[in-house]
Amino acid sequence: MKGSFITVEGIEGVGKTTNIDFIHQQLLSAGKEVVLTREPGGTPLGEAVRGLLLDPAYTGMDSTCELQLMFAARAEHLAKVVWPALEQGQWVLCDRFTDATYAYQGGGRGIDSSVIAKLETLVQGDFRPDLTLLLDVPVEIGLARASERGAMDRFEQEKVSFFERVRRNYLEMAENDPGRYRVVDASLPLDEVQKQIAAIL
Ligand code: Z5A
Repeated sequence: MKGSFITVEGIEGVGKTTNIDFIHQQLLSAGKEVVLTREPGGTPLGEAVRGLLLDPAYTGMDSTCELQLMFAARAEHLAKVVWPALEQGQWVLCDRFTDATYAYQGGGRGIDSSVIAKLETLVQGDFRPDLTLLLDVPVEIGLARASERGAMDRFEQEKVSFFERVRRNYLEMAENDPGRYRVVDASLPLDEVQKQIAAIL
């Protein structure tokens, strides 16, 4: 593909939304044509699936149902948004991607990574991000930042231990694939975080 695919990952409240705007601006300033998108979501169908996934009305959703909804939304997103943009030479900046599935449905919910890998192959083949920025903070900082925003979605209602497992899983993935991952210390003041991101970009 002609364009580059950049994903941003991290636990709840780590500052993805805040920093994605900054990354977007950096890429635009460098003259890149950028598609900014997110998962789950990014298409009308994907956003509808996101509504189901985040709705606290479905607390207790079966984990394999959750897993398949993530990949269903992803299949549509890749086919309708991500791959066409990359083919045209645009850069795609995505708030979460399949690493979130390994971290949340794998690390968090306990689904075996070999099961996730099978769905990954079915939906993506060998397609992977060119660069993944993992924004990392201790769980208590992420949850404290997120709690300032009011109503909590279905994931935000999980216990601290769930987010500890998610964070550990992310850090393990980053350690195992240093070529693709860059870990950013997102516990620092925002201007320090953005200095790290700018240096990586
Ligand atoms: N999910 C999944 O399970 N499996 C999958 O495959 C995928 C996703 C793709 C929705 O994701 C849920 O989907 C997610 C995982 C699951 N649930 N959880 N948890 P999401 O990305 O849309 O939602 P989120 O993780 O809940 O993101 P968020 O809550 O919007 O957090 P954020 O974007 O990382 O943080 P933020 O809104 O930019 O910042 C939070 C606050 O902190 C805000 O007030 C900022 O001003 C402040 N902030 C940010 N940076 C700083 C610094 N450096 N210092 C001080 N304050 C800061």
